[in-house]
Amino acid sequence: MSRLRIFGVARTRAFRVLWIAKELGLEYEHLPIEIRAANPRAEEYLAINPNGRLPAIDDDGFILWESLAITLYLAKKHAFGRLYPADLHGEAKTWQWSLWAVNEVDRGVNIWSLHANRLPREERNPAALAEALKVLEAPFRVLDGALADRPYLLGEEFTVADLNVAAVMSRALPMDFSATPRLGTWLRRCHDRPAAREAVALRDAADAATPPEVTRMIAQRNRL
Ligand SMILES: N[C@@H](CCC(=O)N[C@@H](CS)C(=O)NCC(=O)O)C(=O)O
Repeated sequence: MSRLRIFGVARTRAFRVLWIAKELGLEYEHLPIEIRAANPRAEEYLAINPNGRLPAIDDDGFILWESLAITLYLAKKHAFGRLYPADLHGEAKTWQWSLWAVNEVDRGVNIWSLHANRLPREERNPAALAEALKVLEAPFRVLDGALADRPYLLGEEFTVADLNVAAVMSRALPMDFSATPRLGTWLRRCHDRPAAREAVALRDAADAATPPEVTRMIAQRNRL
C-alpha cells in the first residue's frame, strides 16, 4: 500500500497536489472525495482536515492541508536543489510567488472559469466575468513583467514556484492572453509538461463527471 494518500476529487485544488505528485514521480493513492456539501461521509474527513476543505494529504501518518503548503512540502522532501530551490533567496522567491498566486489570482481565476465555461450556460453572469478580468489585469501584468527576461519565474529552470502559480492559474488557460503574451506562453509551456497533462486529464474527467447542481452549489457557497 502506498504511503502517500491524496484526498480530493481532481476538479478541486487537489489538482495542484496531483500535478506535483506526478512531476516528482511519486507513488500515491488518490482518494477522490467530494466537497463537504456533496459528500455524505464528510464528517469522517474532518479528522483529516478540520476545515473540511480539499485537498489534504496523509504522508505516512503526517497530515497536511492547504494545497500550496502540500506542493512545497513534497517538492522540498523529494526534489531539494532541483524542483525546490536549495538557496535561501530562491526558496524565499518561491514562497513569494506562491503566496502571491493565492492572494492575487486564485479567486479571480475561479470566478472567471465558473462564468466562462463551468456553470450551465444560462447561469453564467457576464458582469461577474468582466469583474474577474478587471481584478486579474494588474497581477497578470506583474507576472508578464517578471517573465520579460527569463523563461521561468526563478530563471532558466522550471521550479515549484512555476508549478504553484501555473496550477493556481490553470483554469485560466483558455483566456485571451494577447495583452500579456509572455504570461500566456509561460502558462502553456508549464502545462505542456507530461505531469501537467496527466493532472489536467484527471481534472477534465472529474469536471465531466460533476453534476451541474454541484457546480452551482460551489458558486453559491463561495459567492463566486
Ligand atoms: N486555501 C485552500 C482552499 C481549499 C478549498 O477551498 N477547497 C475547496 C475545493 S477547491 C473546498 O474544499 N471547498 C469546500 C466547500 O466548498 O465546502 C487550499 O488551497 O487548499
